[in-house]
Amino acid sequence: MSLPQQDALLQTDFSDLELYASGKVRDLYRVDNERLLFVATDRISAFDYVLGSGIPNKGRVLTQLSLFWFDFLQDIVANHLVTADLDRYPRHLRKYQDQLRGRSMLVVHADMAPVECVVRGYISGSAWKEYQQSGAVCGIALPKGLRESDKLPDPIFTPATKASSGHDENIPFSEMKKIVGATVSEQLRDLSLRLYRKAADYAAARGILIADTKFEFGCTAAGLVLADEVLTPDSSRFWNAETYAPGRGQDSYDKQYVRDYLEKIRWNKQPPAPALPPDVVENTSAKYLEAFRRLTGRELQTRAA
Ligand code: PZK
Repeated sequence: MSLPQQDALLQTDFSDLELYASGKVRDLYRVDNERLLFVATDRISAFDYVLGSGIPNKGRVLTQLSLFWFDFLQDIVANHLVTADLDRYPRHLRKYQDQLRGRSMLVVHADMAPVECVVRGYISGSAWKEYQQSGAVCGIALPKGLRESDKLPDPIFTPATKASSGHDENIPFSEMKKIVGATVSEQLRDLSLRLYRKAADYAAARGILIADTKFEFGCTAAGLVLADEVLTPDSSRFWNAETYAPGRGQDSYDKQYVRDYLEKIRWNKQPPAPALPPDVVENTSAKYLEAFRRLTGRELQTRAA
């Protein structure tokens, strides 16, 4: 006996909820003054655009992976999760349960720190570019002779701000202090490094290298919390430890089939972004599921229990 494959969810549709924020792949709704509803759709972005096809189960993987990490990391810092159990959501949300199940979280409304707390264990992306130009990243001097994707001697904290372009802009720690103050900056840096070390050590033992990741923190009545999604393939660079080789860029654990396809069809990277053929969609969905299984040892919840 096999159940039919469920379709990808591209759009949420909650007509009596106020949309609080919407990202390329996630939607955030206001529930009441204290709580927000965080929903991960199956949208996927590549080269800065949301593609024309969704990836079945992607939103569930990102949500359930975040839930795993919130639990795994709660000895280091509290988090914004209230519950992901639909039976404990406010009753008026029950009519949306088919859109919410497995891919949503009720979270505490926090006063968010306006800085992205990025930790890097390997040199890649914008950090590799900065290093080649200056030998430093966010004002942190690094050893000479590093190759692209090399493991750093120790993980580094490289904060960033959302620039008006929509792209993140790396800033020196001294700049972060001007924005949120020295005490909070030091607290967020120390927490971020501890979170990264614990998660990256765990993941490496399961064959996944977390090259870098972005944390977001906020302040609630109960104090500082880790917010947003955590240590997902969308907020991090995941690499396969088995194929890792410094000296070049690494394949993305999750989006490689997508990037390879977009390069193959020579998309000019201008909108509209193309749809993906069924085999690319299926292979990509399988990679997200594989990352989830490797990291959590759990099965993904895909339907009513
Ligand atoms: C919050 N984002 C980013 C996430 C989006 C945008 N607990 C919270 N309290 C207040 N604000 C936020 C959170 C969280 N998490 C997160 N922006 C605001 C974001 C998802 C979808 F459109």
